[in-house]
Amino acid sequence: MEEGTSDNDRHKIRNICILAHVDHGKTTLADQLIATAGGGMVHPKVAGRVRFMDYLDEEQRRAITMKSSSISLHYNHYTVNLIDSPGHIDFCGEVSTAARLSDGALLLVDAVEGVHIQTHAVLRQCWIERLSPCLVLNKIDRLITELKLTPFEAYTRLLRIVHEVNGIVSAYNSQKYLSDVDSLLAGGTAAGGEVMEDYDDVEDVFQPQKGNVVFACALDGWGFGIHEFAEIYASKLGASVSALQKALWGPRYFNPKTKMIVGKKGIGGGGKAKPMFVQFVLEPLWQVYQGALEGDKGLIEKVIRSFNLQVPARELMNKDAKVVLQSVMSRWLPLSDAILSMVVKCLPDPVAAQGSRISRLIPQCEVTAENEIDKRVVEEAEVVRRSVERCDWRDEAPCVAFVAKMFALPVRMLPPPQVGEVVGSFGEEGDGESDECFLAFARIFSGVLSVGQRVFVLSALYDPLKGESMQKHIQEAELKSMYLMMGQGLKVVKSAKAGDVVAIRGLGQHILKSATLSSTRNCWPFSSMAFQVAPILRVAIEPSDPADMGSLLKGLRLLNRADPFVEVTVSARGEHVLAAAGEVHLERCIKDLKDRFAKVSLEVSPPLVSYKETIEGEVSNMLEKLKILSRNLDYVEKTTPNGRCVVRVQVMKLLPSLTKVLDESADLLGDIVGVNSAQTVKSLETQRTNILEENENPAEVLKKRIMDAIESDVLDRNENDEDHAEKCRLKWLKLLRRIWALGPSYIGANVLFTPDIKAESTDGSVLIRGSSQLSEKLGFMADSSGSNLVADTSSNESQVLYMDAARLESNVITGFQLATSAGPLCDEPMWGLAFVIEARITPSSGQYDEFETHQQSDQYGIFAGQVIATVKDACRAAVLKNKPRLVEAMYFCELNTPTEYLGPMYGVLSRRRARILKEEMQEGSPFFTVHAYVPVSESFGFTDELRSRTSGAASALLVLSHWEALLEDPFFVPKTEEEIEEFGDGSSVLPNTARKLIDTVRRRKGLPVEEKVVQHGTKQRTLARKV
Ligand SMILES: Nc1nc2c(ncn2[C@@H]2O[C@H](COP(=O)(O)OP(=O)(O)OP(=O)(O)O)[C@@H](O)[C@H]2O)c(=O)[nH]1
Ligand SMILES: [Mg+2]
Repeated sequence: MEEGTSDNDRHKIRNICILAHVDHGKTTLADQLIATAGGGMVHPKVAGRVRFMDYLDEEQRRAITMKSSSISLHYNHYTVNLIDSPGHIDFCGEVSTAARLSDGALLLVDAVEGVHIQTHAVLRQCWIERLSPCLVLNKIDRLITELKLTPFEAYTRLLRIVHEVNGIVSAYNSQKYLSDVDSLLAGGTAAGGEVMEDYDDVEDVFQPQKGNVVFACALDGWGFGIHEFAEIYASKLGASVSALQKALWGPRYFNPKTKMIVGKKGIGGGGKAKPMFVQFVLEPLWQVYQGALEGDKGLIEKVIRSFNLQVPARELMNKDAKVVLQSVMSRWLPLSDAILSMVVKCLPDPVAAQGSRISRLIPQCEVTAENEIDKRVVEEAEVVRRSVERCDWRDEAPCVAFVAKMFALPVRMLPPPQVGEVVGSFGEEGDGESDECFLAFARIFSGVLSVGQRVFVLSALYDPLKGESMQKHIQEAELKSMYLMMGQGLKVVKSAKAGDVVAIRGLGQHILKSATLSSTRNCWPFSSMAFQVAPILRVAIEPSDPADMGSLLKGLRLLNRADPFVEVTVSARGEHVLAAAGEVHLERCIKDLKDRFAKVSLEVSPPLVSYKETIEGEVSNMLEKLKILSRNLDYVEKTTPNGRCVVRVQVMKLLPSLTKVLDESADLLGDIVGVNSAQTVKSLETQRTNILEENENPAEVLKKRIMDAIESDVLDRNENDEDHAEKCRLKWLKLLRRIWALGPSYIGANVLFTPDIKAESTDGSVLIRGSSQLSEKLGFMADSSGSNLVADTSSNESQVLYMDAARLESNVITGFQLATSAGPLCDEPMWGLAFVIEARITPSSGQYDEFETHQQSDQYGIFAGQVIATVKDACRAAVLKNKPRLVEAMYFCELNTPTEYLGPMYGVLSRRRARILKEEMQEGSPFFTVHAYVPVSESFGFTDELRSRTSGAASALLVLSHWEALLEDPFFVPKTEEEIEEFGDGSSVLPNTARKLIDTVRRRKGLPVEEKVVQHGTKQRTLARKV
């Protein structure tokens, strides 16, 4: 980075991040590495306890990491840029940032707790961003001191964790399309479960023998890989280091008589034989612990002697066993050496890494240049892409960097400006009189960036081929200063090369969350980062004093920029809505807003929960029901006010598997249909990342997913009846050719089918046929001709009518979009429904003259508008008629609790309508793991309540999982005799849950709510008298 380094120095850089489930020890590990390689920033005595990377007050107070930040370490002439990331699900956006900037990852797993849901999630992130991972099994000390396992039991436990992690990686590699929750449930591997079995044909990613696994105790600063022990024992046992390295893991045994390493069969001795890992690695460790904890100096000295350790006598005399342990262990097996040598050996340098990450970073674009200019653009963009691929660090290479997030720092924290730095008032950065300065957390992928340089800032939507129309996606900016990040501290640098990770000042005005920086306009922007979840916890915010509105707006703007994950919007009703990932995140945002960005007191609304609306119904008869409408009586009919258009709507429930596919493929659909999903779907969709392999076509991917969903359903239903299954398949194929549109926003999980064309009329009316546009785009049409032809026209009059019908098609779609975006229950979007809309128009009663049409539009508004409104009403009415149901979002919840708190934990769960999926004792520990679904609307304060009821012993992690319909009928009124007997005659029935939720939403939206203020006055009187 500094001038004067050799050209080869790129190979001496490692950019890595630490990833793990919450509390597995990432920041503690970072402390140890900083103490050794951070140039004295953390004293070894306090390492593991200061949590240097958690420098925010909130982080120290809560003892969890909330942001990712980097630090530059030096180890044996290598520079290691280390990014510590948060493990809490609320801050998973920061994990995406960390992963994008790194080339390798240290995956930490707590040896006691094992694999947890965020372990899945971060492994997935690793896989998406194509990072090379190494595994660190942390908190080995807890196996000895807390669980009191024998060395052999500890070995089986470690073996299982390694196996489990390997299983997850291989599942991602092979199946590619699984959400974290799905894979957790499918694998059934959560802490202590069985292990995935069917991946034996691929080689494990993590193998201690290969040197990419370290066993550690970050708190006390010791740790080792197999290699360390292989070296220790090589001379003692008279074996080669490499032979030992292979033998110190797995079922390998040492035969003391023959001095040979043998397999299970070779050793004999019944079940008593100990694998070498147990005998040579774990047993000495256990001895040290035993010696220290039981005050048996002899045992410790034996170990010190046999491993030839230099421990000052003064430290050995210490009364506190923990101090003795730490000083022996950290000298014997220094953690930083084990980790950093593994990083240097097993993780790639930027040159190697960028070569393999390129297809993810800048996916290859299939473009055909139409003219000379375009050709040159494409050529140059290709040159840029190649130099990113090669990590070209020469001065003359094009400059490309990616800003993964913006973060705010109080101006007083910045180092004083240096000579040569562009000094300017910080106000220039667009934030007026603010005391906050915005820095970009960036990685340089090609060329050299220098202070004072001007670069182009490209947004993710930029397309170099589209020239003028792209103005809003490209800006120019000057880099004011550049820093190396040292945790909270910043070290000024003048320039930085490809492969470096830096903080850049001067982009505050130009970048909102992330962007690509480039020295040329002719460059493809980097692909967007993948986020595990979307921000779903929304609250409305207003200043306590209306006069502070200005400050609040400014504050919100700053917050929106400073937090990569928060979303600030203005709702249709004019409220300022803040969307965060969860309660902890929200709390921090509000605090930041109050203390740093807006500095005014605020009123925060209760969370605004999103719902969806659907209908009850068996799906199996969907194919049957889809027969010609007119022969079916199950429809709703409405007529436009001018009487010219009759709309018949039929609604059915969509296959759940199909709904799921549509739900999760919103961004693919956005590409296919041509709307920008990033803007339309952001609200509450579970934005499962849809990562396409190179050269994959979104339409084909989606088509395959849809076919898979249908196929699995067909098979499920017709297990033994192949004939019938075949018939179903044919019917489905026919049906898939009739997809007219999706809604809401053209990409939702509701399908509009074109009406059956055979349903021709006899009364002279003309059907608005629609067209199977979407089926065509998805490739379901064998040939696209014929579907959309206007039937041959006999008379002039009917020709006009046919043209009218063709023109009204888009209005039918609009009506459908409006209806699906606001259902009849409480104006929430519809979900998982299939509609068939048969709209027929008749000639207007009079002649077709200008005058007539004018009069009509005066009277009822424009015909097109009438069609839209009528279609919308008819769709909503159809839903109401077909047993409407409320759909709520569900969290998947993983709870951990000691056995004695199971009771209170179940109490909390049942009060919140939770559904338990699985409960399981963790083998060899007093912990229970429980999986459950909890409705989002019931989740507020959940973790706090859980903590207080269990004295902090139970922990829970919530991940947005899926949508689920409430079975309850919101309009239930007892009718039959039995029902009246059970529930009363309706006078005393309390509103059911569904109804209560609906009413809450309606009240919030200002929709009419049917409410009796005084119910049954007479009864109340009698009651009162009785009392
Ligand atoms: N016994 C033991 N405790 C450890 C070890 N490593 C970390 N801890 C403890 O585990 C707790 C969590 O450690 P952190 O380093 O904050 O965990 P983290 O992974 O950074 O947590 P987040 O950033 O919030 O996800 C702390 O109380 C540590 O002292 C270890 O090796 N042994
Ligand atoms: Mg941490």
